[in-house]
Amino acid sequence: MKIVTLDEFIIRRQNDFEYATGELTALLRDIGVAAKIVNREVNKAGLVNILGMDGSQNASGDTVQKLDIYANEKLIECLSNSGECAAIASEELDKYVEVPRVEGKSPKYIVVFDPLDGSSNIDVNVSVGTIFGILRRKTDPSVPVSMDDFLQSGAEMVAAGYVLYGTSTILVYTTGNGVNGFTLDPSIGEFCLSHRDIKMPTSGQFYSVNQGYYLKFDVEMRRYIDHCSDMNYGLRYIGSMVSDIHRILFQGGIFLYPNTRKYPKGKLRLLYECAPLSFVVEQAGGRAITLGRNRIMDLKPKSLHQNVTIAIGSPDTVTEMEEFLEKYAVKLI
Ligand code: AHM
Repeated sequence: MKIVTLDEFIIRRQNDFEYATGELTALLRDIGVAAKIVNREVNKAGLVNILGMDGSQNASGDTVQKLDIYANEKLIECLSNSGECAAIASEELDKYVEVPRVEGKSPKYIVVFDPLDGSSNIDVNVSVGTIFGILRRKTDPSVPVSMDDFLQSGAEMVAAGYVLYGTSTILVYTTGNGVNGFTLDPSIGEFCLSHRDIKMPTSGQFYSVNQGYYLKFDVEMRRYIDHCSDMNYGLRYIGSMVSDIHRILFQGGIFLYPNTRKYPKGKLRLLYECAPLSFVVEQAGGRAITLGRNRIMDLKPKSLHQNVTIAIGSPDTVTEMEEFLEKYAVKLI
């Protein structure tokens, strides 16, 4: 069978867009390059004792960085390559930053990302991921980027995806025409098309939630979790959202991060995590809502780092959970 590389696929798909000029294509390729560089470092993470701990100097005299900071820098560097990215906002940075202009370019796009989601897993050799979303800027390319360019809903994203650094490294993305996955072949250093037009099961027997917080959840969430247990649904929770959602994409089920007493508005970020992953999941036939029962993709962020509660996964399973919210939520008189 003929191997289709990510670059080849992206270029072929450019024709899906009327008036496409290749700018989005170039951006996706920049992200693919960053993913390969981050992957190389993630794979070396277990060698910190040999190569040097975070903050220390390695054998070459370079200071060893925390991997999430490293991933952040590499993404920014790679997104500066094509000149098609005007600015970025990252979970690792307080404010958005403008990307240095490449001569002759007036970039129309901005990129939001979580460079290394679930990074606390790195120390114990468990999967982590990169999540990204691409938005068309609202302001004219001739003026500086503004906050309004970033505060757009998931429904306005033109592309989104993730990279999972797992037993193998896979890049999954959508431009609104289905979802495709590319596995990194380390022998040739290329992402190769491995999962074409991914469609998730309409329901599933897995639920993914930090059940340690059970007593901190609202009563309707506790009733739903009781139901999952009654039904013998399997509990799977890696503590790395990309990994948990990747499994659900293929095996079906639901991922939940509800409000707790510590995180009354949820822990996960709307712009960097929930909106891009909701775009991917919806394109694969799934659903993603808040526990206030609003579609995640419709939410317009009020700030860059806004948190949100989330229930995401197979459409029938999310709907089943929603019925519990409706039935058991405390109704104030
Ligand atoms: P991080 O951005 O600090 O890595 O946190 C995000 C991660 C998600 O990947 C994961 O689903 C969640 O935090 C786990 O949180 P908890 O340990 O509270 O269950």
